[in-house]
This record gives sequence, structure tokens and C-alpha cells, in this order.
Amino acid sequence: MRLTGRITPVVETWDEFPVNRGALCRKGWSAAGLYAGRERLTTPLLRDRATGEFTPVSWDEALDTIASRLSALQAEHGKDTVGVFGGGGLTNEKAYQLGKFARVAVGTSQIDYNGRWCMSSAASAGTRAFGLDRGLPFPLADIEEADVVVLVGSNMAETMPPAARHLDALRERGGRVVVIDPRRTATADRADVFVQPVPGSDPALALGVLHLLVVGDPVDTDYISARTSGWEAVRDSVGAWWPERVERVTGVPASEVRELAALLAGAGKVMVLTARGAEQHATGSDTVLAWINVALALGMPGKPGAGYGCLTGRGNGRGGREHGQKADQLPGYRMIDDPAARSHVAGVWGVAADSLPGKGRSAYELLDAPGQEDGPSALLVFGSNIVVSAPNATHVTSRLEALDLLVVADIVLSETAAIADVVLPVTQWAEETGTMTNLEGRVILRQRAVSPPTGVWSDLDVIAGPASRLGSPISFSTDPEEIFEELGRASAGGKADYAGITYDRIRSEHGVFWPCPTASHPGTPHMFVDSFAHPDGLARFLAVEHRGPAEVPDSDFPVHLTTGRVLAQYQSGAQTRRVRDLPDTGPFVELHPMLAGRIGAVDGSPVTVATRRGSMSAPARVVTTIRPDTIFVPFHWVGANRLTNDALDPASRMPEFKVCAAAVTA
Ligand SMILES: Nc1nc2c(c(=O)[nH]1)N[C@H]1C(S)=C(S)[C@@H](COP(=O)(O)OP(=O)(O)OC[C@H]3O[C@@H](n4cnc5c(=O)[nH]c(N)nc54)[C@H](O)[C@@H]3O)O[C@H]1N2
Ligand SMILES: Nc1nc2c(c(=O)[nH]1)N[C@H]1C(S)=C(S)[C@@H](COP(=O)(O)OP(=O)(O)OC[C@H]3O[C@@H](n4cnc5c(=O)[nH]c(N)nc54)[C@H](O)[C@@H]3O)O[C@H]1N2
Ligand SMILES: [Mo]
Repeated sequence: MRLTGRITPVVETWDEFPVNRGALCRKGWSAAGLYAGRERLTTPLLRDRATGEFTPVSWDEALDTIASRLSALQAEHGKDTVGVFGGGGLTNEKAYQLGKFARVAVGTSQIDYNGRWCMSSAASAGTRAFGLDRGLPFPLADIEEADVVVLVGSNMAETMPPAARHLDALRERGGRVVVIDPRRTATADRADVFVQPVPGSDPALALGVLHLLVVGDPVDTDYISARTSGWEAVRDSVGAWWPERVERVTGVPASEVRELAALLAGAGKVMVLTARGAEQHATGSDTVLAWINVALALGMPGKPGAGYGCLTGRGNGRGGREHGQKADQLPGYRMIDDPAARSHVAGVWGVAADSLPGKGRSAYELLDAPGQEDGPSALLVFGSNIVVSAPNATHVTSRLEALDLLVVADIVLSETAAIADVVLPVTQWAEETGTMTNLEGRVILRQRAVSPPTGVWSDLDVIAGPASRLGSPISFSTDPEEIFEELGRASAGGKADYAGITYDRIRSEHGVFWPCPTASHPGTPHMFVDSFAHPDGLARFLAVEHRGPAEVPDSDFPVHLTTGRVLAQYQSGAQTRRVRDLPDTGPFVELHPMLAGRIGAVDGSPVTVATRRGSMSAPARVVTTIRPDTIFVPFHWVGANRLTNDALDPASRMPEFKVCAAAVTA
């Protein structure tokens, strides 16, 4: 990208790049609109709690204030009183430095990040079933090689439009696309088979499909005995999931369940892809395991053009989960309670292994804890707009307000920065160099293209500033390439091994897929070809039960509420709501004409949605594409998350963003 006089961005694309063939989505084309924006933060700010007013201050004053407040709070309450909240949009270098900063300079176990709310259920299930989670264990373009692609809770046509073109290429070849979603989305419009279950009923649907595969006997017994363990228990567990029972639980007609199973049974290459619609549930990891069981029963994982994968969301959602900003992890996708991992990483960092803290709280639990006994009294936020994007957001916002110190590093005054005590202005993507790991596990390099506005620092500088003031035993580099080399050493021998990857290799090879342990290793586009990552090389069948959502409709809250995204907005909207070229419709409530008729709602006029946690009003959008028992609200504006349920998945600690019970009135 080039900026002409900091006003007109010129975006040049590269059509040889295999992931998107040079295509960008609308938000990509317009993202440069935020560079010259007047809303950009350019100086650190201190907020006076009495008046709520912000005062511009120098970097020294801001960082001195942070360091002295953190030291005082830690002297009083202990090291774990400081929490750190990171983001899956940060580069690998930043995510790595942030984890090291928390564990070594601050000495706290209390670090987690917004990726917990993104694909943690798929990560947890993939790790248990395959021994390793890499999101997609194959390149995205492999979609085009499949016979049938099943999209479970993905609205790819709106959330990754360039990638959705692979679906079109597949269909041109005669392949089939299945979409499973309570709404007939733009993605469903591009599918051959559309299945419309009640939100939160996905495990039952997958169990029903497996039941029919067992009964009809198309399972791949050679594959099952050679490459998996645990089949018998899973086979026996689906015995009672006959199609009529599936229909009662999911609302999907028994005939459609049969058609879906028959389509999968007759296909040579089946690829199952899950996204947030399947995963953001208190039962999200069960849904993913249930679909992995289907893929394994058909003998797909490891086969070319087939298998199971998770469509990871954010810019660096993949790399963000590998380098140690998660409460239980160290760099290289290592576990923080593994003694060998601790001593390896401590060796690279130049500290004693026993000085590293243990596991901290998961994202929601960390944000729920201020004000509780042993909860954090200070929180440093890098790359997340929690006030808008956290579940049960009114409660979470009150917890943020209970902190003694909230520090937010951001590019704009997001809703979360607006309630911070200290706001730190940072550089954004094209103003800095760093690597990202995309949804395929391909490490790519984002090179600095323009200079940042005066006064703005990189997150790497922001991390190094308090580290030295807090008397860190080691120093923190601010040079991305130097940090990447260290990250490579820290990851060496781990699951996500980056040791053989360099900036030069990334530039010359269209990115490099991890694991890549040595300079001469070609990288690993396809995983699980001969063996899975468990010590015995076998994938695990793991039996799951259908438990249903944490909250079911009743007479007070009679409909299902689900939430998600629209094409033109991104996440909490902090960035996209400020880009003039993107339409900002404001929030809306999607509902079916039958429901609208029952409550007397008219398209375009306001309706109120209430749940046990809060309420919001927004214009109705009356559409025939949604189930009559379900409403949908996008979460890009304040409001949707006042409604959502903070029930957590027991394995992944993912909140139930995608279903709760609601009442809607005109
Ligand atoms: N335009 C846009 N693109 C984005 C983003 C954005 O904010 N805006 N964010 C990025 C990020 S971080 C992510 S994680 C990805 C997310 O990408 P997606 O997962 O594709 O996005 P969502 O809209 O959250 O959810 C997908 C679909 O799940 C459906 N759904 C809801 N409840 C259920 C259910 O119980 N079962 C099933 N099967 N489906 C259900 C919704 O109706 C929705 O159509 O998008 C990335 N791309
Ligand atoms: N109801 C509901 N809630 C959801 C979801 C849902 O489907 N439904 N999806 C969840 C998912 S999948 C996700 S990923 C989260 C996302 O929600 P958030 O974590 O809030 O993500 P963003 O809105 O991208 O916030 C990123 C913030 O970081 C800033 N920023 C951008 N680049 C940088 C940088 O380089 N450094 C720093 N320090 N700041 C930067 C942006 O300006 C913005 O304020 O929301 C979750 N919340
Ligand atoms: Mo996400």
C-alpha cells in the first residue's frame, strides 16, 4: 500500500498469492481510511476519574505513572494483581513479547486474550482429537479439491469473502457445499444444501449424522483401525440418535438429516469446516468433537482435499494463539504447566524456570474477577475493545470500572479506551513490520508501508517502556526481526515450531507453513498425512453427549437470540465504524415475518430485545431467511453483548455468544 500525501491510499494487490488470489474484501480496500483519520490517537492521555476528562501527557509521564502504580499495587496485593489482556490481531512478535512481558517483567500469571472468545473451542477439540490444533491442517485452496465441503456455523461469504471464492471454484468442478446455519446467509445462497437448525443444537445434528453412517455402514473400517482409537465407544454412543429424535431437538426435518448423511456417505472426499456459529457455545468443543468424529469415521483427516479444519477469524487469530498470550501457554504452543516447556522457554529468556508463574484465569474469568477476592486491581489491554465485545458486557464494564488502574493501548479512543485511566496511542498495521500466521498456519510478513503519525509508538515500544521501569531482569527488544528470531528459538521443539522460518524465507516462499524446525525444512502445508500428533500417532474418537444450550426459551424469554457479523463492519467496530467509505447502518434486530406479525413489529421501526442480563432497542429487519423462533443481532455496536450469556464451555472457557433466551417486543 502507498499513501499519497497521507490522503489517498493506493492499494496494490498480488494475484499470485494462493490464499486470496489478490482479492480483498470491502474492509480491506477501505482500511487505509483510518490512516489519515482525525480520530486517530496521537498522544498518551491520563483520565481524571472525578471529572472524566482526559489530559494529554508525555510518554515519559504516562509510562512513569503506569510503572509506579503497578509497583505500588503489586507491593500491596502481590504480583497477580496485575492482569494483561491481549488480542488476536497483534502480530506474532507483539503476542510473544506480551506473554514474556507478563510472565517476566510484571511476574503475573494473569494474562489471556480475545482469541479465547474466537476459536478456543476448536483449538481444545482439535488438540484432544488430533494431538495438535493448527486451524486448517491444509492450505485453504484445498477446498477446491473436495467433493463435499460442510460449513458448520460459517458465514464465509461475509466474513472472509476472498476465501469464499474457493467454494465457487469447487462448485464449478462439480463439488457440493453444505451450509448449516439458523439463518439463510449469503454463504447459504452459494450452497447446494442448506440445513437450518435451532441455535445451540449442533451436537445433536452431528450425532444424528454419525448414527446414520453407522447404520448404513459407509464407515472406513481400515482407516479406523489403522489411524484412530476409541471408535467403539463413539459408535455405541450414537445408537439412540435416530433422525426423528434429531428433528425434535434441532428442528431439522428427519428427511434432511438423512439426505445430509447420504451425501457424506457417497462422497470420496469430505471436508468439514467449523466457524464461530458452531464454536461459540458452552457446548462448542463438543460440537467440534462430534463433527471430527464424523470426519474420522469417514476416514477423511490426513487425506488430500478432505478432513476437518477450523476457519480461524482475526487477522492473526492463528499466530496469536501460539506464542504465549494465553493463560495456560508458553511460546511454540507449549503448555505452561509442562516442566520441560518451562525450562526450555526460561532458558531462551535468560531467567530461572521456577520464576515463571503458572496458569492464569481465562479471558472471561479474568474480566469477571476485579472486585473479587484475589481478583486483579490493574489491567493492561492491548488490541481488544472489551466494553463492546465481551459477553454480558454491562457486568464486564462494571468490573473494569472496579479496577484501580485500567491501561489501554489502541489506535483510536475505543469504548474501552474511553473508560481507561491511561490511554497509549499505538501504530497500526501498515505503519509497522511484523509477521502474522494465517488460518492455514502459513507465516506471512506484513511490511511497513507508511510512516506513523508523530507521537505514536509501536506496541513493542510500549511493552519495553514499563518493562525497564519495573526493573525487569531482562531487556525487551523493539526490533520485530530480532524478536522473531528469538521467538523461533523459543518455539524450537514445540508444537508450533518456527525455528526454521526467517523474514527472508517468508518473502521468497509466499509464506512458510509451521512446523518448520530447521532452515532446510520446507515447512508443512499438509499435516496428519501419515500420523497424528498424539505420541502413538493415532487420532482419538471422543464420545460427546448433546447437552443443549445453557439457557433455553421459556414463557418470559420465548425466542432464541444469536449474534454475529455483517460484511461491512469488523468486530467491535472500533476501526470500521470510523471508516467513512463503509456503510454504518447501526445495530438491527433480524426477525422472521411470523414473529414480527405476532409481536406487531414493522420492518425499520424499533423493537426491544431483553434477556436475563440486559436489553437494547434497534430497528427491526424483517427477513424470511431466519428461523421464526430465532432473532439475530450483529455485535459491531454497543448493545448486543448486553444481552449475551456468559456461560462458559467447561473445556475451552468459550462464552455462549451464539445462543441465549430472549424476549422481543415492538
Ligand atoms: N465482515 C466481517 N468479517 C469478519 C469479522 C467481522 O467482524 N466482520 N471478524 C473476523 C473474526 S475475528 C472471526 S472469528 C470470523 C467469524 O466468522 P464467522 O464464524 O463466519 O462469523 P459469525 O457471523 O460470527 O458466525 C457465523 C454464522 O454462525 C451462525 N450461527 C449462529 N448460531 C449458530 C448455531 O447455533 N449453529 C450454527 N451452525 N450456526 C450458528 C450465524 O447465523 C452466522 O451466520 O470472521 C472474521 N471476519
Ligand atoms: N456477541 C458477540 N460477541 C463477540 C463475538 C460474536 O460473534 N458475538 N465474537 C467474538 C470474537 S470471535 C472476537 S475475535 C472478539 C473481537 O472483539 P475485540 O477483541 O474487541 O476486537 P476488535 O474490535 O478487533 O478490537 C481490537 C481493538 O484493538 C485496536 N487495535 C487494532 N490494531 C491494534 C494494534 O496493533 N495494537 C493495539 N494495541 N490495538 C490495536 C482496535 O482499534 C480495537 O479497538 O469479539 C468477540 N465477541
Ligand atoms: Mo474472532
